[in-house]
Amino acid sequence: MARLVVVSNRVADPSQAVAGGLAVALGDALHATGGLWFGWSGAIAEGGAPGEGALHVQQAGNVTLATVDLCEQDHAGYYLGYSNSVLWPVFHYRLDLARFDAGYIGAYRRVNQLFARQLMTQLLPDDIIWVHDYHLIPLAAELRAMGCTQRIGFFLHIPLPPQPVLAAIPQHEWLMRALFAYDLVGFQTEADLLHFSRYVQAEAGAEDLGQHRFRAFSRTVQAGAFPIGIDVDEFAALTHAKSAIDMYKHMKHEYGRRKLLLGVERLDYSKGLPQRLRAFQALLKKYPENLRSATLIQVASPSREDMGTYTDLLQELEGLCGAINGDFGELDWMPIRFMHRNVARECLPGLYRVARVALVTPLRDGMNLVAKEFIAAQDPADPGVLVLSRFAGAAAQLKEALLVNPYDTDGTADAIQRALQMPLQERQARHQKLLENIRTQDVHWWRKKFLQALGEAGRT
Ligand code: ADQ
Repeated sequence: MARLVVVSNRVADPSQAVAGGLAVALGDALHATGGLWFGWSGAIAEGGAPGEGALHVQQAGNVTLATVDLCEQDHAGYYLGYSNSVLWPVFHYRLDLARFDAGYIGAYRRVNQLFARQLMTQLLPDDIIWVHDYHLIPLAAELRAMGCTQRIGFFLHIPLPPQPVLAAIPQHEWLMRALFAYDLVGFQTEADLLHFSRYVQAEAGAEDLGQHRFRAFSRTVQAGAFPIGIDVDEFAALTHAKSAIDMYKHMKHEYGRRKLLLGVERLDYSKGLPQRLRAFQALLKKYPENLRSATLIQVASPSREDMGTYTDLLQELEGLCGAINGDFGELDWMPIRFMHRNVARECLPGLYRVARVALVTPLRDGMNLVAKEFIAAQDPADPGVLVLSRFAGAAAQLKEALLVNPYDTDGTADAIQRALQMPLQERQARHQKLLENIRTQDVHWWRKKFLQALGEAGRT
């Protein structure tokens, strides 16, 4: 059986305690055949030279972890720069937030070359290589240039925008051409796949060979949609473990008289947090029966704090929360509890389970796993309601959620009110369908489907 090599910007040690659904799924796959996980160590080497980075190899059971350090300059240009100031905003349709600094691309390319060079020293002839996410788009092209002939697949965790948005990136042709060095390119949704197909035909004159196979630049690539799921069983087990039950009981005790609404995400402008707070404000104005009753707990974990757009967002949110709490709050009731921190993963299911309504309202999201975790954590006999943005990849699957347009403040407020008022029978029926869906298309299904397609991708 071929060995699996996973490459991602960050690497998780699969022998450590649960680090999240994706880490679990990839860890499982790596364990099954023995494997290699390759990526950035997370360390910034002081005084290191650009394009250079020491390789660290360690064994975790039958999985080899191989990581590379980056120097300050490469971290700034590759990670903070090109990946998170160009690709992240543009792929989330936010041209207004993109910073097309001419210096970034060199570092992005340099780090991908460094990864390729170091990875080449670790590869075996029959390896199957699975590359993850926007940080590493040109990795296969760099590997091919160094003589790598192994099968290579790529999965994009974030959305792929339509052609006119993508074409705003000065290096868009180079980036999309690089995708043709892979044997399989996977997206989260059919919509992303359609954007890819339209782009390559319009901009690269690709020939459509049918079944999402495209030929351009003398290469053929197979594309596909592989919506990522969560490990439902792992999450259900977490829900019934002590930490989650303690969290549930504690919150029930503290907020027993209130109707709890919950938002959980990384603090990121793609997640639509200011729009959500305004919709909650509109709910309190339009439906005053919620005063002294509805409480929004918003947890936003710190993310990319060394970037200005993220600190601006934090300030905006703190301002909005202060204004809403100041306008509507009472001595014994604060409408919003805003926490800028992480919740321990083992406590998260308890928080999901105590909420009457989850607000998952990104302006754009590749998939959104919080929506799926919320469903998995509910009590089927008395489930909470999911209010979900139509612009999350998950909306294509989770049709029984209350789908909203997060830019429509009043419409979102109405949907929240409907969620708060929803009769038990309707909640149960919707939840049952949602649960079936995330169970059928869970993270193991996603991984198997991708790896099977990669194994079958014809190579020319
Ligand atoms: P993210 O943008 O990080 O992922 P998401 O899919 O929701 O978004 O995953 C976040 C994960 O982090 C979840 O497992 C969640 O429980 C956890 N998390 C978030 N905030 C937390 C907090 N405050 N405390 C504790 N845990 C928290 C990217 C893409 C998504 C895509 C995933 C997977 O942006 O669109 O769904 O990758 O492909």
